[in-house]
Amino acid sequence: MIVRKLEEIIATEQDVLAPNGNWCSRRFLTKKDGMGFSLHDTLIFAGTRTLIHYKHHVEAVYCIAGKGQVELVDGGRVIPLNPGTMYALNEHENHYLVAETELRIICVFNPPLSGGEVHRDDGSYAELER
Ligand code: 9YT
Repeated sequence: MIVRKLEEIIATEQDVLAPNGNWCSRRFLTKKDGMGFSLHDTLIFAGTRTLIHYKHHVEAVYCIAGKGQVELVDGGRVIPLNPGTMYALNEHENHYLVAETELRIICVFNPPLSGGEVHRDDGSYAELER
């Protein structure tokens, strides 16, 4: 059994800050844990707009605090985000994540992240070797 606490992750290698300063991701479970997914407690900072396009992963996102929206690039659909809303990028949707106030979101990735990933210019994370 694996038991971890947020306070043990903050300010370690498992606490990843986006190079553009838009978010930080506290990575509770990563590939090395062997669960088949990774699990993150992520803060998206207020007033930010982030292009995200996970070409090599699917991601589920559960919002537990804050206010914002997801804007799909194709078709322009806008999904309001607030506590209690979950969205799943099951079709690798290209989108902007907009934080009106600071968003706290719980994120699950399949395949799991190795731990240090940050977005590339196209909004994706690199594909891991299996
Ligand atoms: C919703 C989303 O993908 N935000 C960017 C950070 C990502 N969730 C992560 O690596 O925790």
